[in-house]
Amino acid sequence: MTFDIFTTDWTTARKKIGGWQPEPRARDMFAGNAHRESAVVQGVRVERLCVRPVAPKAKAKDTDKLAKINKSYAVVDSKSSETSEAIDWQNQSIESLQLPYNLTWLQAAPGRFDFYFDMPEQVRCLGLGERFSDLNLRGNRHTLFATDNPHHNEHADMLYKSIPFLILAEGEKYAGIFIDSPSPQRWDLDTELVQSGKVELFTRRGFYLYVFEGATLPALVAAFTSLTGRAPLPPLWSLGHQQCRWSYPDEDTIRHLADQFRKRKIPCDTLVMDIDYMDDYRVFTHSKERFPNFSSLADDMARAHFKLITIVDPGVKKDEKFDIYRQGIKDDLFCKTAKGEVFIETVWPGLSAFPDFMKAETRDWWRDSLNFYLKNGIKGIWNDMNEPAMFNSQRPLPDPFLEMPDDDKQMFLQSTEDGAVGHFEVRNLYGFMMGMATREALLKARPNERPFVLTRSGSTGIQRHAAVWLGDNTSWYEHLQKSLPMLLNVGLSGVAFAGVDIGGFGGHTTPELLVRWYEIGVFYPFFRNHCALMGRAQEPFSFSPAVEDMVRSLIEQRYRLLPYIQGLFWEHARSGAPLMRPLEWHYPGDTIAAACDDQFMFGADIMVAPALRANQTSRNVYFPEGVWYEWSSGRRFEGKSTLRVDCPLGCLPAFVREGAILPLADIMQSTDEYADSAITFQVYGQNASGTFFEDDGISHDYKVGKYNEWKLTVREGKFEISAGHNGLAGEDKLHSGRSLRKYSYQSVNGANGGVAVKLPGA
Ligand code: MIG
Repeated sequence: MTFDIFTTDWTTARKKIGGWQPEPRARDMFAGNAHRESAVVQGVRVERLCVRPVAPKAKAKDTDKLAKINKSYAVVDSKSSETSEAIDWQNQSIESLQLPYNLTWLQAAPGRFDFYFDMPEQVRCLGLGERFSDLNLRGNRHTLFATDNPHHNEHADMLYKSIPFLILAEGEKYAGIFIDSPSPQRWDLDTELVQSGKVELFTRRGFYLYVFEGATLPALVAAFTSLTGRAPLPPLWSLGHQQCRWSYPDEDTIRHLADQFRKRKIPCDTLVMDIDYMDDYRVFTHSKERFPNFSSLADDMARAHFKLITIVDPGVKKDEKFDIYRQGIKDDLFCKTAKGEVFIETVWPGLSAFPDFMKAETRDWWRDSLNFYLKNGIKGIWNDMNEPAMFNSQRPLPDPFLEMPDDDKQMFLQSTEDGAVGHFEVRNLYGFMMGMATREALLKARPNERPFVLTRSGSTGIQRHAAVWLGDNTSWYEHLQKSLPMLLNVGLSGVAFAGVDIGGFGGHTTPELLVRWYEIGVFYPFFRNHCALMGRAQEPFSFSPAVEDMVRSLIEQRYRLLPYIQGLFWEHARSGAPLMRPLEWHYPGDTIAAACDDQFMFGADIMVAPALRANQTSRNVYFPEGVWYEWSSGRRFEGKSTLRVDCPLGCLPAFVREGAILPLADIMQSTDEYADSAITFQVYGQNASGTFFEDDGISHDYKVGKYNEWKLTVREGKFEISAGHNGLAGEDKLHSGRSLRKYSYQSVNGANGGVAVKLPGA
């Protein structure tokens, strides 16, 4: 129950201050169908329960209005998916069902299901999507209901994304619970310290429950993402540096910015345009005063090797003279109240209508309208405010929220394939469906280019449609620190292509904080500097030359790491593995590693142990088993030890595992230079191995085998290269007819500096 000193009615409040009583379990009122299947997915046994309550006795006029929602939007249809395997679900008897941790469920009210499970003391909790939390989520309550909440602090509960996949970690075993329903859920992970977990699922419909038996962490995530999908390879340019600000007000500023990056030799691939490029915040328009040459801007920028991304919010300005609004009204594409009126609320454009993305016609219309950007050369689309956020309904759920209200009492209705449903039941899908339409727009307009979509809201499986960022953080060291556990849990929930605003969005960054943020940001899969209107500028050249030098050098290292990063995305596409991983991913059973969330693994070979406080000059670093080399100095550390390590400002806080071979590119100003960059295989140790993935970085051709995967080995100091996959042989596509790439290797200690490598068959 919220306790707000400004509005609390003290008489009621006093009544609430009683001793703690165990809450009795509700009586099960379920009547309906429950069906059980099981399968082995990526080697992990999974139980699936399909639960459908009998439709409440609908009033005669409502019979065709009440949709059941049989469809899962989260789980991919294995028949139509490129990434997931066909899964063989076997019918099982429901009577003999016994789930791990004694998981049980019941229907507590017509609009609520409760789930209970045991949480022995030693169990840790991971995953659950985007949570403002340490890595271990235990001891807190987690409400999953898409909310524009810019206050990221310990009270933050509802945030932008909703991914109801919880990992229960115990020793080397990782079990999973996935409640597949877009409806709001409240997960209580033993807040009362009674060793039990509870979930309330607020729905008048049914749900699918998936329970994954204990497995290794990589196997569990592989199984979960086999069901819910993986991100296909992103365009290479989207992995470079992205520069954003709310907002660059006019095209002169954009051109000036591009100039600055190139003159100062700070690598950058993308400039991002926030809401002020529009004409009075009308979506699919541009300001004629401030962006008079909108149609040639992207071309000019392309000549300077920049891509442009524009923000696109869902709210459509209520304006009879605005063709998009008129079309939406005419074709019945907006969300409508139970009374049949178009729902109107305030967002940036003023009074606005909200597209009903649950409807296929709306998605088609949106997809086609997005051509406005694509025909003007815009390369990527950034979806914001898609919870959907509304200025006067920040927290639309009734409080207290004990069960899902009837459909017609839920703000407005949305139209699914199965009929109308109350908005709250499907609100968590709003950003997901918008992302789906947006991705389709890019694919349709540019069939042979990998799309780039960025979204703030999203739900299970969003990685199939878009990259994500974690919304409005602040320029605080606390938020720098929190970005580690938050992104780790997002990654374990299937969403690998993620990042937070580098430098912090709200507040004013300091030069030192910005540098520290870039030291970690180099390893965010999504690498973008962004800040709010009210904050001080934080482009890399907004501070002293000393700061600029440090930031430049960090961004340069991001570009050097691109071949390794591409390899990690390739790994994600095939196994669901995130790029940022908790230490325990690679060091299972190591209890110190499991307790550590101020360090992380970036792939199997790099460990990041950053400075997270102001004026920090050194920190304790835990080195798991093995031998480690400091990225910047080559200094050697023996593993299974915690050591005090210096963290000078501006140095990449990374350590490489002995036995690794990292493929590195040369420094470049943008990924347009990537295909010509020499590749150095940096060898760590006398016996080492690695891989190097290369393709054209832009098309879908890798899906039909047009890529190379080189296997690199060093045995007793002798370097060998062989083709794991050689799909570009005889093609010059990679190099667009230009000079052929040079390959060489060198050892970390400087021996064998730059020995040229001849590729097999070259
Ligand atoms: O109400 O478009 O999270 O990245 O710069 C604020 C302006 C709306 C919130 C996003 C932020 C973006 C800002 N938006």
